[in-house]
Amino acid sequence: MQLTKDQIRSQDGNHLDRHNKDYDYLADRLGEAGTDVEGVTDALAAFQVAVPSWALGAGGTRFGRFSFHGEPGSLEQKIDDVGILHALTQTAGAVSLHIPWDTPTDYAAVKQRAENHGLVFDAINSNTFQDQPDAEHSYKHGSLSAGDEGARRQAIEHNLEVIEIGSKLGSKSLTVWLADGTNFPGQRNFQRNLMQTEDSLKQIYAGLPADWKLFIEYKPYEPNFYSTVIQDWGTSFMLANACGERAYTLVDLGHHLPNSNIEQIVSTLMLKGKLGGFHFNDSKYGDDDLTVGSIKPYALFLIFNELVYGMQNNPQNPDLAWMIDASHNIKDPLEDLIQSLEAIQEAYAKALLVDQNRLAAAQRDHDVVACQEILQDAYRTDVRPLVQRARLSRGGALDPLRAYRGLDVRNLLIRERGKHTVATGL
Ligand SMILES: [Mn+2]
Repeated sequence: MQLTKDQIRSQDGNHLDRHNKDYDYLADRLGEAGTDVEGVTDALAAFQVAVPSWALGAGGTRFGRFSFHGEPGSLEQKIDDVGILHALTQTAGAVSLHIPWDTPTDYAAVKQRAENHGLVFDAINSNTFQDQPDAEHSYKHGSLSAGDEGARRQAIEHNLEVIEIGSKLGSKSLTVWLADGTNFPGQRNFQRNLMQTEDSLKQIYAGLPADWKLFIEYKPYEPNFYSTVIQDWGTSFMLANACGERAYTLVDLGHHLPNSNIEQIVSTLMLKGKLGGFHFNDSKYGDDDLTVGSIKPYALFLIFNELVYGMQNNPQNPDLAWMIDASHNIKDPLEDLIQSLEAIQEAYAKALLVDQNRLAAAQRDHDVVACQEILQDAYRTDVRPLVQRARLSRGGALDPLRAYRGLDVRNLLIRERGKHTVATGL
């Protein structure tokens, strides 16, 4: 299924008048204050976030999963879903695949399908956190850190195979997230675990094509609850340095202990040129994988402020691979993703409004009150007309959620796919 530009335009209706008035008012106000409004909307229009294949079905918890009707049952349908999101929002121009679930059978057809939707394949994800039915070795006691050589070799080879699959699709990076760790003190040796992991990552890194990057994700706990081998950004950073210059740390918002200063982590990594990827979600307690911006929008803004600063001041850091890494337990996954994409664009827009020169001057003068005012002035600005203008400039919907509902997309998908399809790779 593919939405046409005419279908999308038909949903703007008479709301365009209101938008034009709102935009003119805001652009006038920001322009007077010295903001390059066109520069901001251009940056917003250019900003693209990858949607992972596992975000398109209903997620779940260890207690259960409530399936959502019309879920994509194949890789082709997952690509169609991201295509729908991109057509509406114009900011979801990439897909992030998860192997083994998304291994294509016909590469040319899959590439063509993505191209028809205007999508590219971003970072590809390996999976060693569960056993596959035909696997020779089990990951029960670890994968890249495993003491069992067979399991470790199998995990390394899986990652090398994922690189090969990604290469055929045009991906340029591999994301490794390890579930490896322990549930009880004394269960395994910390140093041995870490050394084996470093050795495994180096072997994977050696298999990267010259124009590829390796992203090393970290997470403090879960599924293991006593220790995780790559539990924090410092460990990831150390491993990335050990691998080489094309290995980077990946920050996932939900992968921190409560109240961690994520904006400072981002800032440090960009200064060192080692932030490669970034996963969006939101959380109240842990790795909750909630809709971006639904719980702590101000924290998201502060993080974006550092990301923008880094993008503008740290040429040593590469362009980031952005991805939404959320789970949708009770919402229509596509509606949830539209909400997340909107929240990302809003936080980015607000961060772009921060007057960095004034902030630097206030910092020099130790004017703490002014520093806070400058940040909060940007945060309190209703930037939605800017986000809308950027989206409209690329042919997206004025209001993607309204268009999604107005076009009755979910029911069209159910009619096409049936009610009881189940998305894989969650
Ligand atoms: Mn993640």
